[in-house]
Amino acid sequence: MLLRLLRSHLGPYRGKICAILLLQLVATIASLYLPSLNADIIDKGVARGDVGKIWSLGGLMLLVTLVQILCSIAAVYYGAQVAMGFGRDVRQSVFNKVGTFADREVGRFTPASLITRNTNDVTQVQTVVLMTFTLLVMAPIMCIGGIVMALREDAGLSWLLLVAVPVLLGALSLIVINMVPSFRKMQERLDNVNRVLREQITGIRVVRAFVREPQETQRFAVANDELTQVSLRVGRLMALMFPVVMLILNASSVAVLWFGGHRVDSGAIEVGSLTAFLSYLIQILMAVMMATFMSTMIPRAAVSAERIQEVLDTESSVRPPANPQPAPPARGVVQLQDVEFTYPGADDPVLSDINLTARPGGMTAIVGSTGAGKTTLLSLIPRLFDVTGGRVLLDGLDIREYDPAQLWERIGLIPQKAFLFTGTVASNLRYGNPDATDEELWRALEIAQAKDFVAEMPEGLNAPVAQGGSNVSGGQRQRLAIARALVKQAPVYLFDDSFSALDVATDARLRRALRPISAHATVIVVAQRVSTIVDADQIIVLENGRVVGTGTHDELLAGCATYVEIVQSQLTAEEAA
Ligand code: M5T
Ligand code: MG
Repeated sequence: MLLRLLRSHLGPYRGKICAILLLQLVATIASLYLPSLNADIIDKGVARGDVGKIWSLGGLMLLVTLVQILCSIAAVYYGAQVAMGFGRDVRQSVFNKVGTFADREVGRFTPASLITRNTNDVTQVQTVVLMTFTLLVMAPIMCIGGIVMALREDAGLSWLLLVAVPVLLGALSLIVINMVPSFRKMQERLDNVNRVLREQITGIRVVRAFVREPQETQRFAVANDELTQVSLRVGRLMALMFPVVMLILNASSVAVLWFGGHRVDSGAIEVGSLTAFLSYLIQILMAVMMATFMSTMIPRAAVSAERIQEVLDTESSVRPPANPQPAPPARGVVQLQDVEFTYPGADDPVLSDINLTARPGGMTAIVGSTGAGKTTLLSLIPRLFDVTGGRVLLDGLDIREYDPAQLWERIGLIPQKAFLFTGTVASNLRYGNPDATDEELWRALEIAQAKDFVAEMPEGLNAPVAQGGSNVSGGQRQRLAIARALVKQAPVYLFDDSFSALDVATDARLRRALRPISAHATVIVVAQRVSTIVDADQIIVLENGRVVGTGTHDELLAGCATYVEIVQSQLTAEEAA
């Protein structure tokens, strides 16, 4: 998975990666050359009192060091560029992918997990890419080069390498193997903390209103503790790592000095060679340590890469057609034929045998008790979900054959739960039609009965709107959402219970203002209040996901028991009041 993600997203950086490898190679060779130069200074310069030699070799060492430094700097510079660019590209891919998801896929991953995947998980992989190009690529060169150079200095001490390297490798592997299972848990628990936090922040008012703060604090504490525990476990193992490395490193140094000292005594090697051998041993062990340390990050990144790839591999359940049909001329005729719909994971259909036609020039109303399937029915028209049976036609063409952009252009949806974006009133209204003039915005606000309160705000159209529209009242938010859809000037408008937060008088004024619009557009209105829909041209009564009556108010009063029941329940309530 990690490899797949890397392969698919590192392609554009091929040139830079080659440059990094070359630079790291030069830098590593330079740093491998230094101890042997140092040995020469000691053996040929210091030991024989040759100051000229010391100067010339010292100068060469300086030069080699300079080359090493410059190459390292350049390698790290390009490494950082590649890693950060890679991170940006992956985040963009994930974002674009999530943008194509239907409700079904977002629900499957949950928003909290999608956020973690696109932030923390990407960072994990990005860090590994960075470490690979700045540290890891030089480890094998350093290790092999170090062994070769050490053997050149003194083959007699080589058995020390045979002991030290496997001991270090074994000790570190033991620690790493213990660490890996904790990493997956860590990402999952991070998801969990995000989920709890998100839910609580979004629902903070409900939490306060129901005095659930202690319980919610407790819930967060549990999630937080779980994350802490697994992080602590990883942290403890990490903390163990450096002392172990230092122990082995220093013990090997002592061994080199001890056994090497005897060899110097017996004249088998010179002092300079011994110091060089020691330096090489330390370089080799450092390389081994780096490689092992990186191998702790790779499993974690692999877990993250898998989580990212899972998002990238998910195809939206509402797939745009491979060959979209040319859209027929826009009129706004909506037809549902034998429509059946089942929510993912549910056994029974929420809607079945739905047949209806809504034409421009009239208002179609949908009534039914709560949970009857009204919102579900409306969300099938803009393809928020695909039908599981039958078909939905817009202007005679199955909506699954439309280019999605063309389909959505023809539909103005006012969702049951109005949602506004951070910005201003104007930026929200222009959401579906960026070129709308101020006059058009005011006209839409006037129809939506929102002109008065927007005009009263000191900044007017430029009044700020907070995230989700939380700084306006529920009814105001609903009316702004209506105005936003009207600015779009679509041939089909879907109002999902958009009048419920309005008082009866405003409701009536709004419906009157909508009449000129419904004269040339198709308007489908879901409503709870019978008074909202009495004068609709066609009323569809839904009960348990089935159409139990179609007709005008008077026709239904005469022939539909469910409708009569709804009307009576509301009349008595209103009369009583
Ligand atoms: C109709 C079920 C829900 C209800 C039925 C959104 C949603 C709904 N349902 C699911 O199983 N999963 C879901 O994600 O579908 O729901 P609706 O269409 O939202 O009903 P409504 O709009 O008529 O109700 P209301 O309250 O808005 O008037 O049984 O369990
Ligand atoms: Mg609803």
